[in-house]
Amino acid sequence: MKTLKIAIQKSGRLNEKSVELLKNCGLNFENYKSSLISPVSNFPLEILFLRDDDIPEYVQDGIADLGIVGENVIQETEVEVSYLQKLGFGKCSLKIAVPNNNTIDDLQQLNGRSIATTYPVILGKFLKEKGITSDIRTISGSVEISPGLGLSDAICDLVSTGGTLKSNGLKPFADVMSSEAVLIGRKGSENEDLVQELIQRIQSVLRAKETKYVVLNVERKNLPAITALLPGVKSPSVVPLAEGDWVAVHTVIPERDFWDRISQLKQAGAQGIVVMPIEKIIL
Ligand code: PRT
Ligand code: ZN
Repeated sequence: MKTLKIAIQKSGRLNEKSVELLKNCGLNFENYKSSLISPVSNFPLEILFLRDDDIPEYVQDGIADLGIVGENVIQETEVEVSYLQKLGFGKCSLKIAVPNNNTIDDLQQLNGRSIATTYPVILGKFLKEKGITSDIRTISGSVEISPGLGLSDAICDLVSTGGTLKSNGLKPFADVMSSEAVLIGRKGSENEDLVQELIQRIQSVLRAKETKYVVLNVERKNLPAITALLPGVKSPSVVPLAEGDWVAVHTVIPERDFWDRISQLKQAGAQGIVVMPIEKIIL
């Protein structure tokens, strides 16, 4: 049987979460900072540790079957790969920002101005779509200091908390794209069965992260009110308690509206609520 290869970032913002995701899929491997390849002992897979910028091309060219990389890098490198799964980490947006004291308040005012960026391809397409002609200055890093040094009128860079813009006296002005880490692959991979198996494992881990397992106690007369608050669950498990007319309800609740849902359940008579993380959900 062929051994699959998955390329992940060697070090940087996506490394830790990529390793954690693969470990949560039950894959056993060593994460030595010095090695470029790590074999997985319990799945026909090798992990390649690379600079993130090289990952899309390695996947396109078939050196790796799969890769984990930010959407921004894929768009910038303009490679032919398939998006297999959004992974929910490494979230950020590519934004144009201008100095706080700048009066630019309309995209058209960027006409004829200079914009420093490490994303000339994405920015170029964005400006073209808007019919704007700016002078794109491609630099390799520390984009945020360029207006202060008089190198450009504006910048286009990734933003997550916004702290870097703020501490450099810049304000976000326009959103160019939003990005997160994604699993990429190639059409017509020779080992589609293994690829699918790995995608299913990844999806079961992601699904579990989005939900919590909840056990609560409720008087039987309040059970209809409780189940009405649990849409999406076909039929929660209801277990009679040893004493009185009480039951335990076992269910799953989506993480995104967790606290709202819990307070509604309490108002409807739920008591002794126990919440547990879920490791995997296999459909
Ligand atoms: O060495 P290698 O080439 O592999 O890594 P790298 O230095 O090119 O990339 P790295 O590790 O910095 O980022 C990897 C990926 O993380 C990016 O391609 C994005 O998809 C994603 N990501 C998420 C970010 C950010 N958030 C982010 N905030 N990448 C960079 N930043 C930088 C941004 O460029 C700016 O300098 O963080 C600063 C802004 O952050 P805030 O929080 O102050 O807004
Ligand atoms: Zn990089």
